Amino acid sequence: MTIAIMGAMQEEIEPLLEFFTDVIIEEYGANKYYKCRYNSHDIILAYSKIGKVFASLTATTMIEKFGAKKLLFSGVAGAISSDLKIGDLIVATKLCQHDLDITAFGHPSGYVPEGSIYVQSDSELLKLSRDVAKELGISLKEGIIATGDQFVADRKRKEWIESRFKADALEMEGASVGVVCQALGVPFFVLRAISDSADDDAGVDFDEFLKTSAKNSAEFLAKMLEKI
Ligand code: 4EZ
Repeated sequence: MTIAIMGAMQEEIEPLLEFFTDVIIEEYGANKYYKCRYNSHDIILAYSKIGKVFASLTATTMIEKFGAKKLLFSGVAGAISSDLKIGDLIVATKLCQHDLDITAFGHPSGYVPEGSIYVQSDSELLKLSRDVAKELGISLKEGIIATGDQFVADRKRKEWIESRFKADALEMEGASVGVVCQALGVPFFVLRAISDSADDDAGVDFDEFLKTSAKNSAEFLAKMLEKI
């Protein structure tokens, strides 16, 4: 089976690239795709670049061109929930787009006709993450992740996203990857480690904790991969 692993930034997939051997690079759609074998699976690995558009392009490419049958996302996120601290892991049960807005026509935030406010991640991959967390004795939070094309560094915006979507963390790619995977019938999973709290200090915290948090997430994902 071909398994896709993606992140948005180089720092998010670097620890995973180091984990694999005999990696071949293929360029497509102005991006690099890293191919290798692992435990009798074909792996396709890439970072999309930041934001929903690049993430959708990469997810689609991994599925349609490289034949991915499952997609795992690893990266960092801003915390909304106060029980998430820097470095903590969160796995999305479902995701939404906090910046999708046709409320002028009476539709709810995050909704467009023929779409849905939330996209659900795969229950088997969720179960696998629970099992791995238990085995490693790591606490893994499950919750709602809100995605939008904004780096949120503002308490008001963060509180609005929390109240509107009941979101526990936020980032800039997850829901768009989910929408692509759902439409194309590919089970997906989004794992994030907290790099900041989406408040006034978010920019500084992000720069300080990007690498270590990205590594936390990547290492957990690698453990999951052993069991797929
Ligand atoms: C987007 N990613 C941030 C990319 C920032 C700067 C050069 C995750 C993320 C995030 N997204 C971490 N903290 C966030 C926040 N506070 N708001 C949005 O997926 C690139």
